[in-house]
Amino acid sequence: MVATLACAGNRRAELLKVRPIPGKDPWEHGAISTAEWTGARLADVLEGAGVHHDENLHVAFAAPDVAPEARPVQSYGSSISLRKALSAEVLLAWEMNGQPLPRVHGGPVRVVVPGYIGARSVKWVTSMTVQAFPSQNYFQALDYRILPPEADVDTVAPGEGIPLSSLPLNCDILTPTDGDRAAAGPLTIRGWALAGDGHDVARVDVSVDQGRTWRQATLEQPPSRWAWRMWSLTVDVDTGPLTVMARAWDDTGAVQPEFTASLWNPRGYGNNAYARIELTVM
Ligand SMILES: Nc1nc2c(c(=O)[nH]1)N[C@H]1C(S)=C(S)[C@@H](COP(=O)(O)O)O[C@H]1N2
Ligand SMILES: [Mo]
Repeated sequence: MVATLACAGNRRAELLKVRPIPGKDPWEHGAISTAEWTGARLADVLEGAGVHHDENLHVAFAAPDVAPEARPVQSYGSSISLRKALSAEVLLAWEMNGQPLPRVHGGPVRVVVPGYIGARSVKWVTSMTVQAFPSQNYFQALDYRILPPEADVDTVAPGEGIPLSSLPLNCDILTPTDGDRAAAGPLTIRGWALAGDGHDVARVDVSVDQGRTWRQATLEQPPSRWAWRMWSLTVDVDTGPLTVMARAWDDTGAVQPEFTASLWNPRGYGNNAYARIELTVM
């Protein structure tokens, strides 16, 4: 199955310009990738172990890698609801793009949770526990949460803030890139768009006049409903500085928020404001 894994910190660099976020990677136009995953359905493994659907249960995953940034220092872990764990798209994967899963991407076996933030796709998974509460691991109980702007990450209690699971509706511009010089005349803009858990990208708009007018990009058919949707648009550009903006709509009619400033949060997650790049047209 083709699925996109996106880090919740994707596009964090733009949040850092609003207010600093110490100790977190300043991801720019990255921390997202798409691959073909092969493995067993987690649902089949759970059903084989006699697990039945129950709205109140969670599946916690454990991994062996010790995270020095965790409080207290501990190995990586997280959980998803049993409802999501039993859905057909969640895999225990051992191949990526037809090759044995490379160690760096979680080989020999990792969890792949399409539609959710990358943090739930636990690599090098060593055990799974069906339990009545979400994982108490640092990366579920403390990290990967949207905290209110005034929260102090050093003193915040476990369980505070909004735990991230479904990805936010998002898009980005892949070419050209920020700071590029372009020639006057026709310019083709390309990018990706991805909707939250179980939703489809319905439309992508592009503006080259600071958001005064928008044109609809051409959408490619996504390789699966769990993968990003590529889009492109050719516009005519004149010499001078140029701002290109893009925004995606999903199948519920929701659109991305316009401004990064309103999204700032102390750990720098979930930046899904309009994509924006600055170019110089020669
Ligand atoms: N065991 C383990 N699994 C993990 C992590 C980790 O640090 N340890 N990082 C998570 C995060 S935050 C992301 S975004 C994805 C990245 O997957 P990739 O390295 O295959 O791109 O793995 C997730 N699974
Ligand atoms: Mo991540």
